[in-house]
Amino acid sequence: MSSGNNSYKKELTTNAQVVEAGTNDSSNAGLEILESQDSSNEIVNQLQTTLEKHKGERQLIIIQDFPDPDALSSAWAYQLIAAQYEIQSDIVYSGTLSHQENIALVRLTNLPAKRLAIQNLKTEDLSEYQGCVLVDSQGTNSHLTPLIQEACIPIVVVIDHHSHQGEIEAEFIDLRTQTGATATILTQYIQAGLLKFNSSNGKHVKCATALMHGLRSDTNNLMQAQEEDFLAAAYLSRYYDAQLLNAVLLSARSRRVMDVIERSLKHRMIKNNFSIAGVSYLRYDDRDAIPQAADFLVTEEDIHTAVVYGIVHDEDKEIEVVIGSLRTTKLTLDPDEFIKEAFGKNNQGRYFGGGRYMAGGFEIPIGFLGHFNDNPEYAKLKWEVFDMQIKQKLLRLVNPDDSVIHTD
Ligand SMILES: [Mn+2]
Repeated sequence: MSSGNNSYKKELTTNAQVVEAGTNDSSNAGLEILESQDSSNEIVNQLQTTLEKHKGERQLIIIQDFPDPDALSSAWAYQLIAAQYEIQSDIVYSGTLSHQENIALVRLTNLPAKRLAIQNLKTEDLSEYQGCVLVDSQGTNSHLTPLIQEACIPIVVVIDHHSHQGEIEAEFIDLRTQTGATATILTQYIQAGLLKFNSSNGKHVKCATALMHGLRSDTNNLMQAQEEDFLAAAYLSRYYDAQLLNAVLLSARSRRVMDVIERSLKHRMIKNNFSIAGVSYLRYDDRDAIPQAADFLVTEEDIHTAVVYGIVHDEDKEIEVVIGSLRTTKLTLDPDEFIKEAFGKNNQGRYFGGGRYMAGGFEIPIGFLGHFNDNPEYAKLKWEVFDMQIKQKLLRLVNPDDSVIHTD
């Protein structure tokens, strides 16, 4: 795997222009700040123009299938901003809220996100929407994206901080791969005046609290935050409710999540400072136990990167899919590059996964083999095949000299 210098290049991309935000050379630091202020004003103006153009319309805000706090809070902030322009919108996801903190966040703040199950979805349900918005996503982590395309609903706005996941077409694109959280970008829009936060407005206080949570959780409690993330957090500190945030953070892990973490500990394989663990089958609702297990494994001494994966099955819908998470503390390891290199692309040329700074994920459909089978022998055999195949793909990068698993 190569880790070229340009993988950490500062990028601020819109569909109209590519603005390079300069180097870290201290001699032009002042100039750099001015330049980045100019380009962020430019972006805010562009968004404003886009919103004005779509006044009175109805939009669908799509977030990843298993939404995280950054996606949830950013989508909410967008919804409140869009309402200023008489754009009504609905925040939707097709999977489930799985992490205990996300469930608490949505309940405690009344965050208006709705589950839109693909099986129950008819094209006419989508006909009331004139446009769709992708927040903290480029559409690759949602099963709703193909349906939107089928229904010919144009993508109006994309706001994200993940690495490029391939071509996207939209009227407005704000893709900042160096920004710690999408919540930072939305906070900057609010700070620039697209929405006037008011600390006596309960909804604003809750949204600010959600954004603070999103920002913190995507930057490892601000430890990986950049200057702009700190500035956004400082702005939010005027409005957010610290007690409410504390209540969200205190939500306890379920017993089943603890079990998955235990399995990851038991089955981890350590090689060249990587910790790799397959956790076998887990229920759809516990999917978020995978990133939590990866968060935990990466805390072990002498480990810089953890990868945890398992087969997630949904008994009702007979769906099975391999889902994995990567966490790293190694600055020179780009999770996006690593995952794309390890697993490659599907038949449609889409990568099985990707990432952002210090974290990544993948999702591999298992197609014909993907039906849950009650026979324990069969289930065990199937898991072993996937486990071995994934390990082999990962070891090719972790330990290039000895990557082939011998089966004899
Ligand atoms: Mn994010």
